[in-house]
Amino acid sequence: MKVLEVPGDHRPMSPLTPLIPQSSLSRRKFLGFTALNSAAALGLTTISAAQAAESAESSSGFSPAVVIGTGYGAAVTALRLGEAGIPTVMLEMGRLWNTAGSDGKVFCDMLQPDRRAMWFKNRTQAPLASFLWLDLANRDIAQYPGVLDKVNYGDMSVYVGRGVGGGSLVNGAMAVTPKRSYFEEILPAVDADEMYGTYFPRANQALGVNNIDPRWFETCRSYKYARVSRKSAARAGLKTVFVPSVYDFEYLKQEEAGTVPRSALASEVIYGNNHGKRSLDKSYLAAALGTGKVTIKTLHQVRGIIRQTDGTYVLTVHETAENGAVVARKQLGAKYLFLGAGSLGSTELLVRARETGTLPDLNDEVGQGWGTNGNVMLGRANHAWDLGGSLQSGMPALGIDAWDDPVNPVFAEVAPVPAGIETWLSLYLAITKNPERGHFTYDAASDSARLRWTASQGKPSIDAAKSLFDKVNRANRTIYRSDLFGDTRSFENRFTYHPLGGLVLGKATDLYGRVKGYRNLYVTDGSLIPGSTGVNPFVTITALAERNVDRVLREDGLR
Ligand code: FAE
Repeated sequence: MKVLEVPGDHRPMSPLTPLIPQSSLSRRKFLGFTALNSAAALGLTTISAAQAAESAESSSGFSPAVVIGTGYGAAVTALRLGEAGIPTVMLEMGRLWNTAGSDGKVFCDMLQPDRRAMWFKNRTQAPLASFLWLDLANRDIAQYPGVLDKVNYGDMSVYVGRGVGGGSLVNGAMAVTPKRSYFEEILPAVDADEMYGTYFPRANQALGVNNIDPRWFETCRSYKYARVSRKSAARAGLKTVFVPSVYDFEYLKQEEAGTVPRSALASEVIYGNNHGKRSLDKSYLAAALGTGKVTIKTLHQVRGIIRQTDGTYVLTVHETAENGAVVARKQLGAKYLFLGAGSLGSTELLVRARETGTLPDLNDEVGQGWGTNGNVMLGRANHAWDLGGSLQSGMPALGIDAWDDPVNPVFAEVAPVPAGIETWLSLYLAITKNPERGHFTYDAASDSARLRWTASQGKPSIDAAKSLFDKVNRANRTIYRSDLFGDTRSFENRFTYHPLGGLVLGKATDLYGRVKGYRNLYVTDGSLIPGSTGVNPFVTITALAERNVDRVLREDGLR
């Protein structure tokens, strides 16, 4: 079976060893981990490895550079700014996930979710809404700044991570470099030689991407479900591929052997992983803090951006308590401002700024070109002689690669059902090439951006997934499951894990993320990508951010 290539040099690593082997970077990460741990131990909302006197934000409330958010694009940017010696403040609306609760764990699992699971909700909202039409996965919870948010916009809901590390805290760790031909199709103005020669390898290495041991895969218990899906795909003449991951597969082996505490094998995914996962706080953000130039402020939500007559920016920031109450309204100045609040967050900030007149020169492309990466979820019923097993790794390791299909390109992740019992279910998250795009408008009453996306725009995603999985069902004499999504539908396209676009590269910004109409204002996250990557997106977001900040540091005279 083909292994998807991870560009660049990447070696197996244990979870807590530094991810990039150069000694100066190892030292930086060590300093960064120390800063994260002491902030957690002391309950601080300001995280910094620097002495107070050197901290990035001076008493005047001004920082040379501010990065909004702590997800992939933001983390890359902060590391590179810090390495260049530029004092940088990161503002993150979520909390730091580094302190154990009363059960001794930082995160809760999917089977017994508690308030840590979700961002200010009264009940969890798991993607599998039902099982045998019963709502078994969800629990009533207390409102809290939990790690997973589901932002609901009528016909479309978007899952996002909240906290230091953004989506890296909750995602399935699948680290996939897109096919070059499709990358060239979606971003034709970006030099693909440079991306595939320099920036994808750099991103994969810094993220700590690793591959599964194919021999272990064939015999382990925890991927029986994936082997069953592979067999049924093969019967339909379809190709499967291993997918690289930022979950440490060596740790996973030890989980199955029972020699280390379980995480991926203990139903931990989407509400965080207590072990094994190289989330950004273990990679880029630790290294960024370790430069001594980067400070992270948690529970700080940016609400507004104003440009001063001297060309600097002033941010309105709400500091919140864990009960959601605003405890302080602050203003923070910056010369260079980087938006890394994700497709929803960054787009909302600029749509609001344009419509309320604080950044009136933003162009009409701000808020356009948003897509779901063609996400559709579906399940097939397994035969009694082909069951997936009760022990399923929460970290996917296999995909059906039918992207070369000329009519209905699909890359379908073989998703786990980590229910701890036999569910007779094969689950998939299909990524399809849906050409439909949504856009954001400003709603003055709620002072928020609203996504305009209709149910009919999701139809091409279902059509493509159906064409592929009809073949699988025919070849295996199996049927779709219609008990999983809260009603009797077999395909769920009313949510996405992969929001992309809103501030598209070359349209709302120039070809390096510089916002059109404003100097020293940059976008650095998934909002740059025009709605689709054809694979799970965080490697693309990371590599593009590496490319853009490289250019900005060379050309824009940052000091
Ligand atoms: P993101 O990681 O979303 O970070 C944005 C950060 O900004 C967050 O921490 C926000 O809390 C913060 N923020 C937002 N607004 C504000 C504000 N106004 N003020 C201050 N802070 C703010 O951005 N992708 C893959 O490639 N592989 C996978 O296996 C995968 N699985 C996923 C599973 C789930 C359940 C989910 C939800 C997503 C998954 N993704 C996966 C998607 C991936 O996590 C996502 O594309 C990236 O995290 C997006 O990165 P950004 O840098 O755009």
